[in-house]
Amino acid sequence: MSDIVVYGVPGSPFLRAVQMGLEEKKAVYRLQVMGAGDSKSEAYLKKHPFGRVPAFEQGNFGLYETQAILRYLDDIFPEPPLKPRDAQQAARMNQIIGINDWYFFPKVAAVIVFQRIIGPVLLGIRTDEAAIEAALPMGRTCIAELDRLLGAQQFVAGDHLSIADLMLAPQLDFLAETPEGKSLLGGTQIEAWLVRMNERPSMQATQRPDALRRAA
Ligand SMILES: N[C@@H](CCC(=O)N[C@@H](CS)C(=O)NCC(=O)O)C(=O)O
Repeated sequence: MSDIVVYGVPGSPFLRAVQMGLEEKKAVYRLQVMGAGDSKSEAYLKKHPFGRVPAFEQGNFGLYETQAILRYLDDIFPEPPLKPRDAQQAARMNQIIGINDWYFFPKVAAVIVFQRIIGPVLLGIRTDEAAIEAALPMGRTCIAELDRLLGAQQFVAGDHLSIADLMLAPQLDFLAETPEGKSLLGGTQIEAWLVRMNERPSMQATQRPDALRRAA
């Protein structure tokens, strides 16, 4: 019996990345489903003082930050490995995690997905078209660069699945629900990679709730 508990709001791409890591490792875990607003509760802020999801616990060991959780999972469940042994491929994986965390999620995916899906569908907020327009140049840069780094490889950091694939796929899959995401991805090698990623049982097992699968 596993003592791993993951806290998060279903549909969150960062939560999904951790779940995918656990699924790839065939690890047993429990998902503690949180509702909107729970991430700012006094109890949850003790687990994650920044009030974001996911948070992770294994017994009395608590951890947050998705890439740290995935690296830890890779250390305690060695098979299949999710970190390249080759130094250059490992550096590429780290670079792509950085692109995701610093450029792509906060400046592109979070903006467009919120304005097109989360705001209008879940919160009844009108789409701010100017915010989407402002995010598009960075979106083009991110997709062009991810496409260049992927090249003809099977996975973004080489021939094997890595933490970078697990972190990017849920973000891109969510963005692809929007017209802007479809247009940014259209005809790229990243689009074909996302199709391959979506065939993996780890993605199939961690689908977003129906309400978050509807394009605005
Ligand atoms: N750097 C964090 C980012 C996590 C994050 O931003 N999660 C989003 C959901 S995908 C979040 O918590 N948003 C605010 C909220 O849900 O209250 C990580 O890697 O885990």
